[in-house]
Amino acid sequence: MNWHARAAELTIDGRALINGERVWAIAGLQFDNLSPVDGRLLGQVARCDSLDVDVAVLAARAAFDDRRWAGKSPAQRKRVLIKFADLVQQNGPELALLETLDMGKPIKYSQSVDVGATANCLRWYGEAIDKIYDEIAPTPSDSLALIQREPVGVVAAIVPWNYPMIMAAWKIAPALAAGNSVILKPSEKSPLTALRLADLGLEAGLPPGVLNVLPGYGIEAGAALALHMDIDCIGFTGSTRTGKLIVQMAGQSNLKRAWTELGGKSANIVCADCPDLDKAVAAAIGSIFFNQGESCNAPSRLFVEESIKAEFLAKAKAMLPQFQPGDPLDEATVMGAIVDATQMQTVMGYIAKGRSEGAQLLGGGEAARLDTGGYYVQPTLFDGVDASMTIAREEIFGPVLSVLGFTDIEEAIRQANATPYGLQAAVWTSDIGKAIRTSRALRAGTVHVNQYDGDDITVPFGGYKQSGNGRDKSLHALDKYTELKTTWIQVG
Ligand code: TXE
Repeated sequence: MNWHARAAELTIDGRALINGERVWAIAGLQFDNLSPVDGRLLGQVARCDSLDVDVAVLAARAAFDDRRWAGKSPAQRKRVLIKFADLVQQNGPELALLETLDMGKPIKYSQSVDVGATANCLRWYGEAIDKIYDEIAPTPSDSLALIQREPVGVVAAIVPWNYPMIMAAWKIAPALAAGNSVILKPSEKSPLTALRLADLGLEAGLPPGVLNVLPGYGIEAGAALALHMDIDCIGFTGSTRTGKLIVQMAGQSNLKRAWTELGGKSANIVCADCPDLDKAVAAAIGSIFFNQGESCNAPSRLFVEESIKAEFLAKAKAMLPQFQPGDPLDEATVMGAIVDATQMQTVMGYIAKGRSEGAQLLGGGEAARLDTGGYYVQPTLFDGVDASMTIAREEIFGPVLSVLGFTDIEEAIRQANATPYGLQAAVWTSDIGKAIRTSRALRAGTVHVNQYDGDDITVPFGGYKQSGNGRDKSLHALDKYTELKTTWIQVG
């Protein structure tokens, strides 16, 4: 497909979606939506603020209270969500193109990963929701106690820019399946696919007011949602810094349930008895450079046992040319653009810190494709990283891998856990006992053994410590968007 030709024909509708209608922000403000692919202006987007939040909450509350969605049977909600998933698939090329233009990821992955995972998530929660039973408690026989799940009410979902569609789907699919009304706020850096998704949701049969989308800035629309007195629950994915604010705002307003999926600094531990060194190298390199390194679960700290480190690094270095950034609209490209100028400066700042604090640059380290007007960074590999260095401690969220050596697995585990984050980790070893002991000792929501790409909608995703609370994906995500209601009935 000629994606450049398609991009030239694309029309962008940056209006919010409230109560089933596309509308501009009440205050009339807009913001420029720029593409990191080449710096081009894609269009204007509604800059929603607290006024629009108030209107969207009224619409979402009315939709919830009259039970136009919550009152439908689970089987009816299932049909709408499955149709929604089908429409995402049918409109896949347009959604993929919007995602790539908006945040810079390669079109190859926007199509195969982002569109596919979004449709799958909607379909999976649709299919699940009419197969879940409630409970009867084992009380004495003179009474009956029903334990039932009810939708929590109005849910706000605030999502980031690294996987805009997938992050939106991880929140809205379980929330809608459970019968809630939702207000989705995409990142100001990547608002386009969330808006198109909501159009498709309406087309699939979601009643007006059940799924609303408010594009806007975090400190305006985002904070107004977090502080609102009539929102029952907030699901957030983003930085740990903003996650702390979200929890504070939830506490200072109506104590809405606040669920957070935050940053990471995941440790990937490769032992000398690793069963397949080539596979370990390919996973370490492929996973850190996938999505330009802009993944919360990227294995950004690589611990390699000293006796195999030289061989490992030689193989790793040989892979770097495969990940040179290219045109995101070229189907052969595997690494695209960094989301915007600010994020590129942040990444380049970390690379400069790595150099100045004494890490050894083995490859990359420069910006790339500057003539395009877009934002690109070479795949960057640092050896000789010390646990005290900034690049070993802070989330970079870019294509930068920090390599640390170890001789003692206990020390590697100690360092792997010496971080405020706890999202993911991995260990590579042929010794099953060591694998299990290490995975038990690693304080992370997910631990991989002899792989790093395990990923499925059926498994929970989320973190320990300052990587957040609650879990996205799997049936566990429904816990976030439901209340447990107990009904005691006197039997006599
Ligand atoms: O994230 P923010 P940013 C990390 C990553 C990245 C850094 C900054 O390290 O370099 O964060 O990215 C909304 N009240 N991650 O600034 O600010 C915002 O509009 C309410 C990791 O883009 O956390 C957007 O919709 N909402 C991460 C969302 O929060 C607010 C993904 C995320 O933006 C707000 C993204 C406020 N005061 C960044 N301020 C991951 N774990 O996947 C911002 N927002």
